[in-house]
Amino acid sequence: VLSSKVSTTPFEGQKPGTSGLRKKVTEFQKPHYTENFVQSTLSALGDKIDGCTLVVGGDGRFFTKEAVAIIIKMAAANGVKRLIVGQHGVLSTPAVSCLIRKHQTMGGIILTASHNPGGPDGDFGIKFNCANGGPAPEAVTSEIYQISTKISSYSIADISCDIDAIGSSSYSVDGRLFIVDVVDSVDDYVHLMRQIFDFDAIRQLLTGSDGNEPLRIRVDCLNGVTGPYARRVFCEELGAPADAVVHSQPLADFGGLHPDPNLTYAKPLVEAVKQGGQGFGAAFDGDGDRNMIIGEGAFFVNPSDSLAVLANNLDCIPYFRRLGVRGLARSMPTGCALDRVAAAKKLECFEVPTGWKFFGNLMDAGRLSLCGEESFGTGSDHVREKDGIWAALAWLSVIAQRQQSVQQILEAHWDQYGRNFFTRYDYENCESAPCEKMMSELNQLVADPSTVGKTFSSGGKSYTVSKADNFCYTDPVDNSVTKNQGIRLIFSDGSRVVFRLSGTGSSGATVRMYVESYEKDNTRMDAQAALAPLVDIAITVSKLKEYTGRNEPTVIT
Ligand code: VG1
Ligand code: CO
Repeated sequence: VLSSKVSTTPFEGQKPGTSGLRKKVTEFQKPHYTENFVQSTLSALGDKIDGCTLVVGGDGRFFTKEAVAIIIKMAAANGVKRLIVGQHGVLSTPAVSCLIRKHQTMGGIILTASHNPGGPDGDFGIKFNCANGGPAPEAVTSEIYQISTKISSYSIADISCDIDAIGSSSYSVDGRLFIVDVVDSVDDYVHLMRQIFDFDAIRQLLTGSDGNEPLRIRVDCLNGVTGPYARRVFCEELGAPADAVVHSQPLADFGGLHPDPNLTYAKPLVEAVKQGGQGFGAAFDGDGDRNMIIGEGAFFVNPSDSLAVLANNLDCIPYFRRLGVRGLARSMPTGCALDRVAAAKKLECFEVPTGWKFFGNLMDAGRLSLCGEESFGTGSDHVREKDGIWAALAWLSVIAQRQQSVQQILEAHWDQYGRNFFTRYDYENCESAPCEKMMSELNQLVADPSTVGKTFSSGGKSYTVSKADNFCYTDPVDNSVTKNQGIRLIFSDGSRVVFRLSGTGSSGATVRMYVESYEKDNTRMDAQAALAPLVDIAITVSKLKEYTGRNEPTVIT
């Protein structure tokens, strides 16, 4: 087969956001749209593309197979030697990261819009991960974007490959050997999990083979990519009954579910656990990197607390017993419960911008073992992505070792460290212009020296600003600087209010408001009640209702 060059013209806005390029499916279906972005991604690799291997797979949403077919044709024409493709084009985001690392490939292309709705009217996305298995850093994504603004042609070869059957196919393209290896989507990932966790101990917990009451669990895959992984891990390997894993068939439109594991979109899990009496519930997002954990009675584990609890209990997991714990990290808006554990354990603790790409450098430098985000992302240096199934297994490891319920574990944690109450308000899909205006006003507020020292009051509580800024991150490993990562108002008692615009939406603007306050003693309060005064202050100071035109947020976490 000989490759050919196809003329094209640039599309506006092929700018990767927090986690790759995410747009409406209909956008990707426009003639040349997907090809342009794939070419920009491959071109950004420069000479490194010649003879390299890449991993390809995604969350199985609508348009996945079409995109995989395009990537195969274009990788062949661009000098890639070998593609490792998940069967049916399906690989969870952490599984891609696992394969990149295991096979030491040049990187991988992940086809996902994560938790955004799928189907013909939903979203699609393309993300490039580098050789370390992690999302491409800013330098690479901006290179991709620059190329996309000037692109005039792309290279493509007329080959096709059956990605439904596991096996290897070889082609001769422009006289070069090109190989597509279709692999089982689950095998390598499960192998990795077995090396990290004590599967025997978790099996005992779930089956009661130690003579104790078995822990009944419910795992909701929300029709996203994790179904096959969850069935294999929790049912086949760990002995949970088949009906413990639900919505486990990856569907192109997620069966109409919104595969976002939070209290709003994963409500069916919450209701089921309330009624079913399971002692543990977990849900994952479309591409399998997010997790929500709940306990008996649907006791909610806030992701910021989840991270801190795991950090406090890493010795329950063989991987960390073996390798030790090198450091901890959270994204800036994530609640600061982790910092208290880090201080107690004398571990280095990093605060990075939102998005997983910033953790990778620290892990590669051997300074970070466990990290997470308030957005239901938890993970470790076993891969370079957050990892939903891993998080559920980590929690089960802690439960197995401590022989306590989820709620008991949380309450013991609060008793030891106090509680960082945390909530996030999302105002999804607002009009962009007024939201930008709100952010620029907030920018002025934090830039104004007189803001520090101001006192705000509500509901009988007063908070005095001790620091105000727009978060700027200097990577301690390569000294790269990332500006404009969120407006912060930090108060004298350590309470915080943070505002950001989302970088993962496909249309309009989504405002995220994060509110946090710390209590040493009053730790059993309802989080929303505890935070009500500060939430009120945050909404007033930002004029959020005026700018978004919304009285209530779309989602409260
Ligand atoms: C959101 C979350 C962020 C997460 C990102 C990707 O980004 O806030 O914490 O890393 O999604 O997660 P933003 O820019 O919309 O706030 V995923 O599971 O969508 O890959
Ligand atoms: Co995701």
